[in-house]
Amino acid sequence: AAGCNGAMSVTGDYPHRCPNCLDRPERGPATMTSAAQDHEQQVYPPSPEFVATANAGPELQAAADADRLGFWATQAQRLDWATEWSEVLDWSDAPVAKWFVGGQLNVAYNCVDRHVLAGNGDRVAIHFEGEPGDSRALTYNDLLAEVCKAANTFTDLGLVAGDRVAIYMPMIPEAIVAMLACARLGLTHSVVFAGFSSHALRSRIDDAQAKLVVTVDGQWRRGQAAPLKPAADEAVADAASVQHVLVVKRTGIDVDWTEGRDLWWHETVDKASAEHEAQPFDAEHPLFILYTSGTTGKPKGIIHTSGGYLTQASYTHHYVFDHKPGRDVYWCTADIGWVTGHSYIVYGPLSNGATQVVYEGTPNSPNEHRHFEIIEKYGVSIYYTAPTLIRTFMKWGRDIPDAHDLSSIRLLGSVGEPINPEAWRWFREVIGAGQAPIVDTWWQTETGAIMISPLPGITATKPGSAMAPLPGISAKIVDDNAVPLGAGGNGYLVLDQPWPSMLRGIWGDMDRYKDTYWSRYAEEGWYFAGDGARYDEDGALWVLGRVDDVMNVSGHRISTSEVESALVGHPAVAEAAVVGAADETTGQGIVAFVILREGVTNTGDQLITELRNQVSTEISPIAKPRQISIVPELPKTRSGKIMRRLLRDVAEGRELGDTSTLVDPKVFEAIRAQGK
Ligand code: 6R9
Repeated sequence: AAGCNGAMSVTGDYPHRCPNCLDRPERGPATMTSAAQDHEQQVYPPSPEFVATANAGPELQAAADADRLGFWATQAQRLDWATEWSEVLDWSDAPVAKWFVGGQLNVAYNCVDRHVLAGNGDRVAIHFEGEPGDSRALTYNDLLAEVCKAANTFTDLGLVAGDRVAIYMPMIPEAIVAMLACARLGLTHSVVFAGFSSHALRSRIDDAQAKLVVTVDGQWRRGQAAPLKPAADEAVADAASVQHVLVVKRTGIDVDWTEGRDLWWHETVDKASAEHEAQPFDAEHPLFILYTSGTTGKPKGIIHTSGGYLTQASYTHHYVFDHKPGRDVYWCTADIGWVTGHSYIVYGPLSNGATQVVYEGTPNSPNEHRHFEIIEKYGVSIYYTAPTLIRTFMKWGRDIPDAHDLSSIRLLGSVGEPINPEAWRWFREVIGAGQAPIVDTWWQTETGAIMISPLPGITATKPGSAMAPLPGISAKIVDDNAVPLGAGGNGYLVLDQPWPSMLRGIWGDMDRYKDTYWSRYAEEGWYFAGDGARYDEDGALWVLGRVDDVMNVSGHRISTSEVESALVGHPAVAEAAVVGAADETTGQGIVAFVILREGVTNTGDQLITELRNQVSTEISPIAKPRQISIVPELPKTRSGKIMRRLLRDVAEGRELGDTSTLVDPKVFEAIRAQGK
C-alpha cells in the first residue's frame, strides 16, 4: 500500500502500525500478497530488559561461524555422556550421518535421572491438566519412579534393546512415561497419533514390526469418553509381530479383552519396582520412528537416533525459548503424535529440567476460555502453539483472552505452517501484551529440531518471517539449477550442511530416503526440504509453504495421493484428484474432485458423506475433505498428468490460468458447474 514504508515502522521498540494495512484482510504468505510484502518492513527489536537476561548472546553465532563442528561439540556438553565421542561428525557415508561417533549416553537418564541427582527431584516436571478438569503434578522424582516401573515392566515382557514399541495414546502423562521407558531400554518407539484410524495404526505396526502396543481404554474428547482400545484391537488383530497390548485405564469405559495378550497398566507398571539402572547406548542408537506424509500414498517412517537428536533438541529448547529451568512454566500445545510433541514436550524440555503443562483436551472444552484459564492457573511463561489455533482464537474474539490475567507470558512461539502477519500481530498484542517476543520456528519431522527461527534477545523480528538459520545451521534458497537466490527471488529451501538432529533414514527404505531428500541436488549434496522460500531486502527469510504434493491442514502434513487412494478405495469411485485450497483458519483445506465408476448412481449428499467417512476411516478425521465435487472428467495434460494447479484455481474460485496444455479445456465448464 502507498505510504507504508520502513522509515515509519522501525522507530523505538514498538513499531507504528501502517494505517493503510491495519484493517485489511490478509492471506497467509503461501502466495506472497502485497500487504504481506509491505509488512516486511515492520521490525520488532528485542526490548533492553529481555536482552539483559537472554540465554542467547552474540557470541553464539560467532562461535558457530568460527568452528561449526566445535560449536556442536560444545552444545553436546549440555548432556551427560557415559563415554566421550571420538569424532563430532562422520559424513563419509553421506547422506547417512553419524554424529558424536563412539559416544554413549542414555536419553532417559538425561531427561530424568540427572535432574534428580542434581537435587531437583522435587521440581514439577509435568503439570497435567485432564480435559474433565482432573489435574495432577509429577515431580522429577515421580517421573523417575514411573519411568523405572514402566522400564521394568517392558523388560519383564521380554523386550530388548532394538525392539519396536507402538504408542497409541492421548495426551496423558503415561504416554510420556512410555516414551521415556523405551528410551531408557534402547527400545525404538513409534508414536501413532490417537486421532489416526485403526488402518493407519496397523500399517505403522506392520512396517516397524512392533512387538508391544501401548494404548488406553478411551480418551476424553469434548466432554465425552471416546473409545480408543477398539481401534487398537482392530489394528492388532492377526498382526503377527504384536505380542502384548498394554492398556492404561483413562476413562473407565468397557473394553474387550484378549487374555494373554492384553495387560492393564495399573496391574503391571504400577506394581513394578521403581528401581532401575539405565544402561548407556551408542549415540547413533535409533531412538524413534515417526511416520509422516510424503508425496506418495505410503507414509515414511522417519528415523531419529540418540546423541545428535537430543543435543539439538536441548540446545534449541534452551536458546529459542530462552528457557530458565526452575523459573519458567513452559507449555507446548502440540500432541505427542507429532514431531513437535516429541522434541518440544518430551525430549527438549525434559532434558533441560523444565516445568511444563500437559493438557489432554481441545481448546474449547468446556468452552473457549480453556487455554487462557490454564495459562492463568499455572502461570505459563512460554507458550508455543500453531498459527491455525491463533487464527481460531482471533475468530472467537479478544474478549475471551482479555478476561484472563496472562501477565505471566514472556515469550510466544509458533510452528507448523507459515504464520500470516495479521495473526502474528494479534498474538503479540493480545496474548503477549504487546511485548512478548515471538519465535516463528521452521523445522520438520525430518529435521528433528528447530532449524530456522529468531533468537529472542538477539533478533529483531518481522511478522511472518522465520528470519534466519540458527547458529550451527546452514540453509540456502536456490533455483532449479542450484544457483543461490538473492533478495526477492522465490526458490527452494535447502540445507547445505548436515545437522545433529537430522533424520538418519526412512525405516526399511533407504532408497526412498536418498530419492526424496538427496536426489534433487545430488551433485551439491544438499538436503531438499520441499518448501519454497525467499529472502527479503534485509536478508530475512520467509518460508512460503510446500512445493510438493503435501498439503498443510491445521499444521498437519497430509499428502494429496494418500487422500486420493482412500477415495479410490470406495467402490463408487473411478478416479480422484485432491488439492489443498487456501483456508482462512486451517491454512489449507482439502478439496477433492471425484469421477464415479460406470453405472454408479450419484446419490448426492449421501454419497459425499460416505466418501468423507471413507477418508476418515482409512486415514483420520483430520484428512476429511472440506469439499468433494463429483465431476464428469479431470483436467489432464497430454501426457496424462492431472493438472492440480488448475483444480486449485477452481477450488479457490480464481480465473483459470494457462489451459493450453490441456487435452480438453472444455472439461472445466463441467467441473466448475459441479464445484459451485
Ligand atoms: C515441525 C513440523 C513440516 C512442514 C514444513 C513446512 C511447514 C513448519 C513452519 C512451516 C513455515 C514455519 N512448517 N513450521 N512453514 N513456517 N514456522 O511442523 O513438522 O509436521 O513435519 O511439518 O510444515 O512446510 O516443511 P512437520
